[in-house]
Amino acid sequence: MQSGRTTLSKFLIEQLRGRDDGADLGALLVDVAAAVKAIAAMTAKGALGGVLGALDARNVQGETQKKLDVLANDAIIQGCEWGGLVAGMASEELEAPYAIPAEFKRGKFLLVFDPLDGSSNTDVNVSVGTIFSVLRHEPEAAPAEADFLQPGSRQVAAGYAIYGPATMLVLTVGAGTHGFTLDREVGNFILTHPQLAIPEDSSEFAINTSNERFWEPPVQRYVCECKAGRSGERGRDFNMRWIASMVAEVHRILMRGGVFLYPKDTKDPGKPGRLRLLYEANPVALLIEQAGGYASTGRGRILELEPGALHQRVPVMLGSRNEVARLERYHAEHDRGDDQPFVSPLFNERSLYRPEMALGSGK
Ligand code: AFP
Repeated sequence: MQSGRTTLSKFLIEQLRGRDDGADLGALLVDVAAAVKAIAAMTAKGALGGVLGALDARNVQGETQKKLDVLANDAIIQGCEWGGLVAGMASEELEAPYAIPAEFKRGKFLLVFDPLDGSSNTDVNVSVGTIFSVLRHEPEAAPAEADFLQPGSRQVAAGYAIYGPATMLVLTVGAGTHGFTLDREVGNFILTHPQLAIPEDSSEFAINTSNERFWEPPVQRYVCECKAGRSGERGRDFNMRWIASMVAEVHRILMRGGVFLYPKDTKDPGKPGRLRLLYEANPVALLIEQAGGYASTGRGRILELEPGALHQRVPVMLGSRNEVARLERYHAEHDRGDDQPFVSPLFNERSLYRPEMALGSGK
C-alpha cells in the first residue's frame, strides 16, 4: 500500500512551505538524502562490495581513514556540489572547506558533515551513520573557514542517517525531529517516526567506561551513582549501553530516552573532548533539543558555543533533560568546590571514589 504514505519530499514541501529559502533548503535535503541512499547501498554490501578496511591514509584528526570514509565523503560532495544550493562544504575528512568548483553556481547554504560516523564499526558489521548540518551563507563570495564557525543555534537544518538493519534518516528543520525509513524496493524515505519525543527521565546511560580514570569528578560521580543503582543515591537500577557509534546511541535515545556522554578527559590533554562541534555535536544537539531533550558540555548548552575552529572538539552530554540537568548541577557543584565526595556502597575503602583521584596523574 503506497498511497497515504508521506515521502521525504512531500514532508519537506509541507514543512518548508512559505519559509524564506524553503524550496532551496528542501531541494538540498533531498540531495543529501540521495547521497545517503548511495552510502546505504555501499555499506549494505559489506565485504562483497570490496570497500571494507583501512586506507594507507589519515584524516586531519590523525585518524586512520577507512575506504568507506572516503567513499561516503565523495558521495556527499558529488551529490550536493552541482545544484546551486550550497556555497561550500566542510567535512571531518577534509582539512579545509571544500570550495564549489567554478562550473557550478554557488548557493545560500553551507553543508557540514561527518560522512561516516563510527566507521571503525563497518568491519564488524555494526551500525554506522552520516551526520550533517546546514547553515546559512549570505555573501556572494566563496565562503572562508570563518563563515562555517556559526553557533549551533543558527543551524537551519540538521540530521543523520543510520545504516542499521533498516536505513533511517532523522531530520529537523527547526519544527520537531522526525524519522524516515528507507523503503529499499521503492527507493523512498517514508515518514515512520513523526515528532519524536525523548522522555524527561531515564535509567539508561552510555559512556565508554574504559576512560573512567581520566574523567572529571562530576562525571565519575554521576556514573558511580548510576552503577550503585537502587542501593545508592539514585534509588533505582540503571542499564548501560556502549555501541561506539554516536549515531546509534543517539538514535536509541531518540527512540526510548537515556543519556550519552563523551566527556572531557585527561587521556589526551590536547583534546578537550572527543567529538567535533560543527559536524557531530551541533547537529545532534539540535535533533535532541527538537525532540524535547537537552545537550550540554556539562557547563553549558552546546548550541550556544561560539566555534573557534572547523575541527574543534567539545565534551558532549545529551539526552533525557533531567539527567543532563543533573550532570550540569554536578559540574557546577564541583566548580564551586562544594560537591561532596560520593561514597558508593559498592566500593570498598581502597577503591572509594574521591574527587582528587581524578585530578591525579591519570595513570
Ligand atoms: P569516528 O567518527 O572516527 O568514526 O568516531 C566515532 C566516534 O566519534 C563516535 O561515534 C563514538 O561515540 C566514539 O567515536 C567511540 O569512541 P570510543 O569507543 O573509541 O571511545
